[in-house]
Amino acid sequence: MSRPRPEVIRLQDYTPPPYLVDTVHLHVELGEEHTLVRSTLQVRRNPEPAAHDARAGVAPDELVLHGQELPLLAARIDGVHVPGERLSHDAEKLVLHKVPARFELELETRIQPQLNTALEGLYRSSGTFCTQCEAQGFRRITWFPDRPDVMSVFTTTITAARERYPVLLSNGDAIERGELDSGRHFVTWRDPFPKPSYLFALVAGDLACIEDHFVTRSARRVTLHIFVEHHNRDRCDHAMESLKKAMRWDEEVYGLEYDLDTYMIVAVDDFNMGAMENKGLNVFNSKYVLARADTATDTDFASIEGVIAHEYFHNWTGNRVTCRDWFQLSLKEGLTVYRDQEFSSDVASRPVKRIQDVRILRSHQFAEDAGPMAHPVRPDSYIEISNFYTVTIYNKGAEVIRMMHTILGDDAFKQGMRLYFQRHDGQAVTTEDFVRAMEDASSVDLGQFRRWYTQAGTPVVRVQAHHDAAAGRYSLAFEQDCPPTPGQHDKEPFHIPIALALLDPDTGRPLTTTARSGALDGGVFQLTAPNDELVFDGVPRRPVLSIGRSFSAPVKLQVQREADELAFLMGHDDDPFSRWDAAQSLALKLLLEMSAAPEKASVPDAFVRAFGRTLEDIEGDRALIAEALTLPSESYVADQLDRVDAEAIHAARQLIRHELASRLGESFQRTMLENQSNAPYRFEPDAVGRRALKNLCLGYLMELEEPEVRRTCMSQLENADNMTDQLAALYMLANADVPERGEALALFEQRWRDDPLVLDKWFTAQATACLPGTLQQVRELESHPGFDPRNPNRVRSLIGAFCHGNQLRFHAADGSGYRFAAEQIIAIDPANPQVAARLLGAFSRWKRFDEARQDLMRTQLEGVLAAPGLSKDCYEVASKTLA
Ligand code: B3K
Ligand code: ZN
Repeated sequence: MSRPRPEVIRLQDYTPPPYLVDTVHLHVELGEEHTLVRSTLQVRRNPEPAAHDARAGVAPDELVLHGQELPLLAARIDGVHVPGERLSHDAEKLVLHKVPARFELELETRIQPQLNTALEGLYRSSGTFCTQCEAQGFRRITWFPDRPDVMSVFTTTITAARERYPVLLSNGDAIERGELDSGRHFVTWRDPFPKPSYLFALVAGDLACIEDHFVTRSARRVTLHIFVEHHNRDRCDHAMESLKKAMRWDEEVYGLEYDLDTYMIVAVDDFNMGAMENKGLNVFNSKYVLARADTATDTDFASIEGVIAHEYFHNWTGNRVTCRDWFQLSLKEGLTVYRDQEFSSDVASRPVKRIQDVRILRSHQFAEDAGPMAHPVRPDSYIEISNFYTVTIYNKGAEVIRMMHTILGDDAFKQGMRLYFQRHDGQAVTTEDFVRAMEDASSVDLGQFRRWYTQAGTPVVRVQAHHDAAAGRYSLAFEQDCPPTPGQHDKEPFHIPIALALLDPDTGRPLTTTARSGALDGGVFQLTAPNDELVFDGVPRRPVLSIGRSFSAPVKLQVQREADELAFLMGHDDDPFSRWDAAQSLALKLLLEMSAAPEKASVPDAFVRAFGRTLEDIEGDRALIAEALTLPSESYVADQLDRVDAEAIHAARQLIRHELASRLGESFQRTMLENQSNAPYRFEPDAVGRRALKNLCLGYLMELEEPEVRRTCMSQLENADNMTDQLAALYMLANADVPERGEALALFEQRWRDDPLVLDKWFTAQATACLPGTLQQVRELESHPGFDPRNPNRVRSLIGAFCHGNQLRFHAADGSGYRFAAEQIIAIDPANPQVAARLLGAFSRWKRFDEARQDLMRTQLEGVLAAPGLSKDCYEVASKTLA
């Protein structure tokens, strides 16, 4: 069956908006059956000549508004009904012909939020009305030039039945409220800051409100509100504290203050992503707000802190200065992720945060860069913009900002930020505008650096060290290149900042040697050419090279190293990130060797000793030790291979875990006991580190299959006062074929069956188990009363966890995992295309498996592509994956 190919949107076709909307007054009458939306827009022709470029294919007196399947109830220009011949109207657009240069436009339409399962536009979540307008959801509410370079002052009046919807919220400050007939009431909100429609928000429901205050540096007293369902009101303290921390941090670090009298956060259960930075009214996935010691893990607490900060930081990087078009998405996302990473580093442990961020980058972003959906940080084209909320835009985008920080230094970078806000406050701009502000503030030429925005793919940097003892010379030869990505075969060289140090081979302390001609300024070598060399004189003994310190660039560094050198770095490097990285490289090397030749697989003593020393490093930061002793994930190992054998990788990793456990058993046992604590739960770095290390030890000990260890696990599950420990125990027991497994799962389910966010963890524990019956179990869990295929968190915790987080079982040789994924995608797509398209990502590595699996995966991808009425979202991912 042939279908019209969805249109490709290209950056090169961008033209400014022909008409601007200075103000909009929305009047939303919420109802159970229908919601009426009336809008009054003050429209004027854009005076900029380029806005009337013939390329746009629109007559100068034509106003084109976006709208998705909206009926037109009324249209008036300056109070006069617009006759039928002066407008045309289809499923995506409303065109008004022969409009004047300046006019008032009134429109009326009707929507049914209660039927909206895509969770874009206005929809309902557990009885609450809420909105998600980024990127293009506003057009599902009313007609509008729904593009970020049209910025308007919004006034919003909401009316609803008072009893069911006592809380009525929108952006800005409430300016009027009152009673209406038949038990209805209204509130009018006004947001004085011009904003794009994607930042509009509306919420109506029966919600509890937690209140606090923050006084800004300029003495503005800001009321902080968190709205949640009543039964969750005791789970908001951590989110509130995080918000106040973030507000203080942005003032201290960037001099940025909040600019309205109220800041509101609403938690809803049904949400496609993490949260949304709507001006003054953030809407959050409840997963990133609700936390109590007994329901949320340390990881949850940290994510909440990070996401609350992220959305708050958007108020300046995203809202006050926004994106000109969606190709510029990383302008706000990369920059805001960089800012939230820095915030988390300052409030907790910088090296641990760096390690966690690099893990995400290496395991997800490098994989994306190597796959069919690879795209630059500033893409050139897309079919469905929702598919471009990616680790490349977000996390690689943050790395690009971080490299600018490294290249410019902290002072010049901060000056660049100030200049950026000075120049562009209130504007919709491009990544180019950002880079130019950095350049102008620092006088550093970022010409070549800009390629990070336009070229996709992960550069590979090969480094060869040479030591000439007689001449006392040490030299490093660099060579960079970047593999082809879809649509980009040949790449120009990147500007790559490489942080490095030469370490004393005895102590591990950095040598004070300087490189010839100052080429190692501040410990960072700027690699710009395809090949280059760095030479040090006065180095009589061969030093140990520490390179890519703190992960100074998102590249794959290839350095020939022997295991003993890695073991030395693991124990001695003065950069904690590099110690972790050495441990990862050492483990990866072994994993690759063992999975390539399973018959010869054995774990060398030196490897065990290196891990043992790290474990015994009593001075060390416990969280760092736990990170260092966590082996690279199976999928990360797979990413290093041209031909993946998921079973061999799993077996190799298990064997190493088992060997470490049996040869370091006493050490694991002792460390576990030393880090146990009876103190009540607190989310603070030392306690988090203790729990992480203790649970890591328990995990290794579980490999020994001893009843005693299982009892420890079971007792932790039963008695821990906190979810971190309970869940760690549950994961271990659920991932093993042991007698206690069923009991553990039943106990947890019984305790938490009425708590959806905790039940998600129970689903995930089962979906990620390496046991042979896992898929069957996942299928059975779909009929669990707590599972709901319309809720994105449930889908991600069960189906998503299986497809993305269980390499071994997803790639089962009989193709059962692939069939299951495709069935789910086809079933979910009509209701929620964004969630379905994310699941499709599980097939992205398909060309790197054996031929039998490739055939099986191709068949499923083709099946998805042939599904009648397939969304643009899934069409784009499936077709690009097959290409
Ligand atoms: N800006 C939102 C993402 C919106 C999702 C669009 N489908 C969340 C964030 O990055 O803060
Ligand atoms: Zn964001």
